[in-house]
Amino acid sequence: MNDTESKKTTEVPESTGLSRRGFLGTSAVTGAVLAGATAIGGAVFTRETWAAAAKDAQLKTHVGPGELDQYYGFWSGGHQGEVRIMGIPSMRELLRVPVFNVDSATGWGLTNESKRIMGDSAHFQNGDCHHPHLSMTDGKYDGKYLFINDKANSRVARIRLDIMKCDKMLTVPNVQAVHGLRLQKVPHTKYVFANAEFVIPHPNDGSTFDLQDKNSYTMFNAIDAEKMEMAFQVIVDGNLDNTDADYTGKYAASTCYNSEKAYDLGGMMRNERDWVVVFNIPRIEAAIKAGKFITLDGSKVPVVDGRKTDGKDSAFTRYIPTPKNPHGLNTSPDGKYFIANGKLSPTCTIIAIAKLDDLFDDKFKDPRDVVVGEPELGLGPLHTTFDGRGNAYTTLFIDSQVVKWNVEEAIRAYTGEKVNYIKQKLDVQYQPGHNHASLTETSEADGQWLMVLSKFSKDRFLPTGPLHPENDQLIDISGEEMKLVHDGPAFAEPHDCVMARRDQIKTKKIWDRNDPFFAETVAIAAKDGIKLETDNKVIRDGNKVRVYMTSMAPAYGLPEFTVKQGNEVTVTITNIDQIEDVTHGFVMTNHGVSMEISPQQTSSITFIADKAGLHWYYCSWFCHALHMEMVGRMKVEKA
Ligand code: CUK
Ligand code: CUA
Ligand code: CA
Repeated sequence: MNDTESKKTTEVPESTGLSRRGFLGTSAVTGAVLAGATAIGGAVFTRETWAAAAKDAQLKTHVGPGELDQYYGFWSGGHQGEVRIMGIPSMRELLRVPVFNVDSATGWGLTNESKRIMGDSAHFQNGDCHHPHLSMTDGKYDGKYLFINDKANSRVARIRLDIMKCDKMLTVPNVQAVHGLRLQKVPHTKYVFANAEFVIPHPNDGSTFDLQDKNSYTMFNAIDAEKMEMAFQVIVDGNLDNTDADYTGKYAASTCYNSEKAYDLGGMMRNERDWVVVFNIPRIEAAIKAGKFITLDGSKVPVVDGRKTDGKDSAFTRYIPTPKNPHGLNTSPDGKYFIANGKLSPTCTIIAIAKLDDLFDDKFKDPRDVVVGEPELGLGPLHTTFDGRGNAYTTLFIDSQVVKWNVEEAIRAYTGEKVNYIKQKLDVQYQPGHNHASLTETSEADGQWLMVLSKFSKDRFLPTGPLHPENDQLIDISGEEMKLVHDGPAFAEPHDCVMARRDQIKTKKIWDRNDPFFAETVAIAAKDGIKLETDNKVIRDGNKVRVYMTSMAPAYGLPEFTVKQGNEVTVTITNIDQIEDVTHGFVMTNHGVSMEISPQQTSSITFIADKAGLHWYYCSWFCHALHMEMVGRMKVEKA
């Protein structure tokens, strides 16, 4: 895609500047007495204000039937456990990629292929993902992978962007609750950095619950992105929340909100300052190469100690005091700053990355000497994102606002200069967590769109009972002023999202027969002497029965097969259709069996044929005019 193409296709007239909260705040009473005013969910609107806001939003975000969006959006599905693919700016949901959940449409968590990928954690049916991030080369998206954390079961997963399927999953050993996750940006994504949030005793054998003990700690984790194996772990003081990496490949930084190592609210809020901990990656790598590491509790992962000893820093880390219970940690796209978001402090703390070499060489008296700005922004700053034009956008959870501010001006203000670094405050609906500007975490931040993921939707949508959707709001930041253009209800709970230009993602239209995704299934078939693309055959192996068949619209290769009651049955289906979008399914009724078989894919699923009788199987993805007729029968003979 060239430059002109990537620009927004629609020119938009000046917005009315209408904000619902502003309207309510100033005009609710006058609004109510206006002729034709309507009350919805307690809010009052006139026909005119509705129409103006709707028209503006439509023009900015409208992508007509058959037209394609400019950006891919990748959304965390929160504690729903999946990743969602969106089109931006239309906010159309394109696809869902099951990861830590069980999905009956694709058979994720049910098929043998998905269970192999989930590995030792395949028995978990839940996850809690927060941070989806795309792999990079030279600080730009390279279209290879998306990585995502699972806080609930301490895992990290990888999605292959060419097929939009999870292909690797790893449980991080000896930690609890993998939360903050970011990727090395430069020279390429060699490491996935993952923060384990909770302090636990080591060994965690039930002998102590004392968090103050020196053997109670949490760890910063680096995962080899290509192999999806643990690379190293770093023991830290306090706990770990969010993280990000720099544009030299040398440093990663994480926020800590529980420097107190407390177990209750009062305790975790005791200190006026917690900190940002900075990790020196080359020093950690050198120590591990030299064999200067330990291992823990039966795992083989190299561990180095990044804690202070008697107030003295380790070689690997520096702790920069930061007010108060800081949350988000964001690297500016010019590579100059780490920005920590103060949460319980109305400030963001700007750390100059260029000063970190000197900090590690102990050239400063005070680690705070690397702080070059601490702008006051508003109540509850959680996350900051950037437009590539020197401006930052910070969510204010308590104020229910996004504040746009200028980074260099905030730095000048810190030196005492009188400068108003705050450019605009925009009401959002309501209580925003993450925000994310297009390409913001790459060197190509393009300042087009800003997503604000609001935690509460309250009155913004038709009521849905006690459980409300979240509200993902799309804001146009291409001009001087932020303009809200779209509300998008979202289900539990996209903490975070990323956007990539559409030319940065290249997907396959049909599967490659040699794809590693189902290679093990192909190998098992080969041992049975089966050629998957042509053979329709039942292999009996004691109590195990392996049923091989093809599928081609609108028929399975086997219209029926027979097994004995109690047999463990594995059905392996190869979709020999070559036509894009002709996906078949396989459902064995009353057996909890369902899976997707897309063109040229092989999928397999194993179940116990525990009920004697006749059992229909059918195709679950609409594939043909005779899709309903795409069926077969399993005969189960009495044992
Ligand atoms: S966290 Cu949820 S709003 Cu898990 Cu990135 Cu900040
Ligand atoms: Cu095959 Cu529907
Ligand atoms: Ca604290």
